[in-house]
Amino acid sequence: MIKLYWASKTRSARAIWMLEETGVDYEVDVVDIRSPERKDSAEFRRASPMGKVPALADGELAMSESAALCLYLADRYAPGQLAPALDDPSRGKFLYWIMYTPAVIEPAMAEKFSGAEPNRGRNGWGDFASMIETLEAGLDGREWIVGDRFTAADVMLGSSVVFMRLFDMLPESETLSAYADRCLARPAYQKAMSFDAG
Ligand SMILES: N[C@@H](CCC(=O)N[C@@H](CS)C(=O)NCC(=O)O)C(=O)O
Repeated sequence: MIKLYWASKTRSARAIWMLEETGVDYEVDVVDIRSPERKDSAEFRRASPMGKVPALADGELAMSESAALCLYLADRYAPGQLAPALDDPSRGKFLYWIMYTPAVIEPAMAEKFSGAEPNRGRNGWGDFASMIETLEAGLDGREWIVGDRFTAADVMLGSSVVFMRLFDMLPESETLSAYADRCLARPAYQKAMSFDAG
């Protein structure tokens, strides 16, 4: 059975959301990332050399990085549903958007939090304003980010948009706000939230 290395109120919520969307069986192994006496198991470190959650073990496979994990689960357990098939013309856009969270949204958020001076041309993530503008344009007039169905890319983007709204970082946007509401309404997302609530 898949084992998910998880900690409350972290990016692990994405992994639960994704696992629930696929409907596969899994067990959760709690990693006490906040404990000063933290002692990671060798098994966890094999999945996550940096000691970060979420991470998972699935048979021989041990891996981490939430975007990679969502992509793996979609391709392995819900191909053509939570990930467009390899020969589907929307596959390229799907890959673009699944990477948008770690490559663009999160660095842009970190920059804004830290108060660092943006440099749109130098930094790979552009800046916070162009990150939001691009995401908003991508979702304009659409229910989900790729094709006509919910995919793993929505798990990555949706969790980021909900997080930004929670932390008051989301600019006024009917498009992004409605998207966050649609994500929150999914039973699989609610399951992830109830895990966090304990
Ligand atoms: N890029 C990674 C980031 C993972 C990450 O930073 N996780 C944090 C919690 S949200 C963590 O495990 N922190 C504990 C630590 O670094 O020791 C991903 O998307 O999975």
